[in-house]
Amino acid sequence: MEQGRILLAVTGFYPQRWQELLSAEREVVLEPDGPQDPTITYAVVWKQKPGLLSRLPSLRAIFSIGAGVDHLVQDPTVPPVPIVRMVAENLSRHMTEYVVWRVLDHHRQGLLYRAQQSRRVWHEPQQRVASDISVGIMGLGQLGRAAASALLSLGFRVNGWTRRPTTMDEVATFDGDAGLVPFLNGTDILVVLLPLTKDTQGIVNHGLLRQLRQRNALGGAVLINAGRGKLQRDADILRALDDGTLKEASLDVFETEPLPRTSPLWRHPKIFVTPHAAATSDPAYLAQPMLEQMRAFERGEPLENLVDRTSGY
Ligand code: NDP
Ligand code: OXD
Repeated sequence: MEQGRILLAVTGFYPQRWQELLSAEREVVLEPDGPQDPTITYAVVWKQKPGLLSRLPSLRAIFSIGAGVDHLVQDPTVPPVPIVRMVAENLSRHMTEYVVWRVLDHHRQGLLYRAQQSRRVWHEPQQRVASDISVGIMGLGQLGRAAASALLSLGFRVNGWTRRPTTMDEVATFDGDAGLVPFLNGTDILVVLLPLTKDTQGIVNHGLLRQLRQRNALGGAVLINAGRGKLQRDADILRALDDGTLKEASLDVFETEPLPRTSPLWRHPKIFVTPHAAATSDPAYLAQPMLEQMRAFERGEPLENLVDRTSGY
């Protein structure tokens, strides 16, 4: 197979660095150029414009710059060529850092200490040990498993919830609809690392949060969402914090991004906000593996990390 040209169509990331690194090896056309170019065989995309990819007559494969592919799977105009998603050590490490950071901050009472510091209060509250806390990870995939290993090494108890049955050493695993309530009932800190699909949209709602273990060593249940904003109902999270269903939350993703300046989530004293920054795709680490996949594909080898369009991730 001939060396294919790339259409680079990214919104929300700076395309220049991707363009520079990918064009070291092959020709790159930056969207809005090239929408019907018959010499383009690959599209490297993030939140591409709807309909864009359907006009490329020779498209052979689509590469998502991110691990999530809802921007592709939910666009019915995306042609039926293979979609490769981002799976990389660099991404897993970043997500693990975020999860460990947020779990430790809630566990070690960061919110309380910040409030005490602002009032110059010298007071040591009771501190429980990590083994008193169960962290439940919704989505025990590439990112969830990496985070689970790190949390286990710190002494936390870990539960995992998946679509299909799975196992992981030292992790209590639950799956499917039948496993959801038992999973939640044994969870003190809920970490959401699910993909956004038709089955998971809006899953983090008040009814689900009510199932978390509230009488626990932390003094209440905690939510950490670093999956996708549309997995959650922002209004339900506010309600849960205000009625005591939740003690605190760390949110990296939101129903609307960027989070509108008028959103009450910004100013809520029990919410820690980051701007969808838990694990940003860094081209310095990710462009080379992408180019290697293209080379392998052209040698006739199978593509890796393919998306299953039926399950939506
Ligand atoms: P994977 O595809 O490797 O894992 C997804 C996990 O979710 C799997 O364990 C899967 O179950 C589970 N899952 C999917 N659907 C359901 C369902 N209906 N019920 C129960 N479990 C379900 O994805 P990654 O770990 O690589 O990434 C997860 C998500 O993280 C991405 O889709 C993306 O949205 C988000 N993300 C966010 C970033 C950020 O910066 N905030 C950065 C990178 C990713 P099973 O094992 O049975 O397939
Ligand atoms: C991703 C993201 O899916 O950054 O990789 O959200």
